[in-house]
Amino acid sequence: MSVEEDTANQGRLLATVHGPQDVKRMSASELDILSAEIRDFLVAKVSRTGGHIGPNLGVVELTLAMHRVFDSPRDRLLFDTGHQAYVHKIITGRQEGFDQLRQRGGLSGYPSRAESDHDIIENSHASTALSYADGLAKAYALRGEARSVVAVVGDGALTGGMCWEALNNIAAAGNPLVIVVNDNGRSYAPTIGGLADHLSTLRLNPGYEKVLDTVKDALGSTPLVGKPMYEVLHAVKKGIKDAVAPQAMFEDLGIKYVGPVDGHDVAAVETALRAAKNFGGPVIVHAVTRKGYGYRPAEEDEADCLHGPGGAFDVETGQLVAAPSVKWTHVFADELVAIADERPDVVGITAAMAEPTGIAKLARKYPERTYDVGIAEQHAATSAAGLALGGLHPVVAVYATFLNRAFDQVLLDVAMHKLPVTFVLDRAGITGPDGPSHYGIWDMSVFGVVPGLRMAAPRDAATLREELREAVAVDDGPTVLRYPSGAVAADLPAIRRIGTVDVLAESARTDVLLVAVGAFGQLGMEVAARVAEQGYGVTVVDPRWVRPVPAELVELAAGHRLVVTVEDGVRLGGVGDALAQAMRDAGVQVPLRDLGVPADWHPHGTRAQILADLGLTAQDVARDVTGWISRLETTPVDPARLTSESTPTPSAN
Ligand SMILES: Cc1ncc(C[n+]2csc(CCOP(=O)(O)OP(=O)(O)O)c2C)c(N)n1
Repeated sequence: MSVEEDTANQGRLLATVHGPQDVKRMSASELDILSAEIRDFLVAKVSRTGGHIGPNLGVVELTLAMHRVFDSPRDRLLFDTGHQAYVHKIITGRQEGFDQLRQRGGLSGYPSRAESDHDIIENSHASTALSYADGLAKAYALRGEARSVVAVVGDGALTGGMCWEALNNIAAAGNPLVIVVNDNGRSYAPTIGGLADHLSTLRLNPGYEKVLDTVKDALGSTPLVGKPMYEVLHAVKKGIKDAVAPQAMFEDLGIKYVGPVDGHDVAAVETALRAAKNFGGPVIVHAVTRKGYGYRPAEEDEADCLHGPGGAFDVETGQLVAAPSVKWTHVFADELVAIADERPDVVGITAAMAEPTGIAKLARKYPERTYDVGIAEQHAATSAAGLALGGLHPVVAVYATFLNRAFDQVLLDVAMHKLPVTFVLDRAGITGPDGPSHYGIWDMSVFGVVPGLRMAAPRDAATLREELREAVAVDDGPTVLRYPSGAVAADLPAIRRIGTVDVLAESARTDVLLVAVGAFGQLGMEVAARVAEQGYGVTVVDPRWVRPVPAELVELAAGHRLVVTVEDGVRLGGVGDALAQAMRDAGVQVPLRDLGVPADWHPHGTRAQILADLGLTAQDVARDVTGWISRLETTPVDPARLTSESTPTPSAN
């Protein structure tokens, strides 16, 4: 089936779907038509807003079958990661919201409890659904509520350790619970690891087609009443096992296994789900699907099956409409390869995101020095510790939001051992359309408390290159580099450097020290210009290394009447907070105001919209600064009190 070829499809059936009951009463042929209409709808809408098109095209039939067999919201349907819940949203009465998908005030790109009773968990971080399901099933058992719990988890998410911790508990508890493994062989790229190899052996087995038929026949003719389900499933299971071995892995966990089923055959999935539902214990339904199914540009996209175009794309080609720009990620990727050319000890690690983080470039040149560990950030950190113990300098590239998972590993396994591991945090700060769980706003607070950890926030391409080199030169503890998403900021040269601190602008008057963290350097310059118009002098500095707080920053603070910090991270425990503490410790009495992101859940929108909501625009900051300085009584300080130049090496705690 193909979206382009489906000319007869006018969305007629889709228009009649207002809730799960509407798909429950459809015939098999209607479901086929509805599936095609849903695919048309998804491509038409998501091509205008951007979003997770590939994963959702792959779960159309799966989701229809789930809503036909189970009774949501009484029964609980959980989607791991949540990026593949668009079809679920369509079925549960949210079609109209798709014009505003991921837009400010519009539909979330993930499940959202504010949107619907059919969403019980809000996620976006992978590998959590089975743990939620374990808890829910236990709660319903204890409360005596007869409600089914169903969790859909991708083969990519299954590489995350939490899934296996959950499976271990689910098997032991024995509560009724259905785990649908949506096996498309991909995370972004093909899924990596022993589990993935297992599953792909299963898919590639020549007997696979036969197996699908066997399962269909066996389950189709199963008398569900009168015969113990265990025997039925056991027989089916053994039948498959004879034909194809690898799924023994699931059996060995002590959880019943049904599959593999063709995930694009609604009837087959339904049959498997009904059998699983009636079993009375935990069951895995293994559904094989194709990511991007039914839409040629997605199916043929080798990189990631159009996993999640960030913006509008051309329906014919799947290519992004916006002109490509040089991104922070590209600058990092190029410089890392240049460093790796010179330093054979430098190796790269990605947690299933080689292309999005830029590690793929290193992998192409040095495949033997690049490791994709799967969706396993905690393991990535401790594995990096092992690599460092073995004499290498690992560079772990992850999105800022995902390193939160590995706090303990960074703290104890890396930092306590004083190991040289560099963590590169892409998409740091407010990111935008993916919403609060994707913002990289906690890193500076959370990792700021790690003893011996040095953290840098580059402001442009030049400082990103420079700070990456400084980071991999550190050999006695972890280093972190963090930068935002999108196009890299224009180079902003410093006037001079004091210690590690770059002075970007100064004035004859030293009224305000404006500490502009990372990509806020340009904003700092604009603020200084605006405040100068009011007759006040602003010194704009970029600390470059924000942890530990550079001593020179404290000295500079002492030479001004007011210190203002601006950062793209939570204020609590952020750079401003840390500088205030360092100033108190040094007995510096100058007042400090810290601007940043309140520790709260800020709804999705564009990065610019959210920053404007938070008052983090040049205009807002300038108004604040002018207000604060004009209310101070003290007199300007002599510029000669500013510290003079010294060496640029970052110092440890
Ligand atoms: C903890 C964490 N790390 C990384 C990601 C980024 N990520 C989003 S979806 C995805 C791949 C998921 O693959 P799979 O579960 O198989 O679902 P599919 O997209 O193939 O349907 C990754 C790595 C994430 N969401 N959470």
